[in-house]
Amino acid sequence: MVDERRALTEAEIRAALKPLEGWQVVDGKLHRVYRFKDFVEAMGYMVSAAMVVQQLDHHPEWSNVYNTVTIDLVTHDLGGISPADVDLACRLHELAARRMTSAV
Ligand code: H2B
Repeated sequence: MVDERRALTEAEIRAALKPLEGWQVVDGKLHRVYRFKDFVEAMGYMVSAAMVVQQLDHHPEWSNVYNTVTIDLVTHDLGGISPADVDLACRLHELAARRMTSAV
């Protein structure tokens, strides 16, 4: 089983990001901005994502401005990016892709 609580190496992060279109490392965190049709779509995304976050017990740093949701993922206990951040990025990306045609 994957150890969720260890910092990934740069090479591991690079490999993990390959299928995650639009995600990159910014300031030591996995970073992505999603733009939705409008505020209601952005809120709907955040509410549905909150269920997944609760299940995983791994929490994003995120914010909303009108139709955008800005997400940063890092494991605070480690001060680095861990497999738990990659898992969460995958789940958040799936949810965003399902919800809209206008993801950027
Ligand atoms: N989320 C994130 N992003 N980093 C953490 O270190 C973290 C978390 N720790 N969610 C979790 C909760 C931990 O405090 C609980 C006890 O699992």
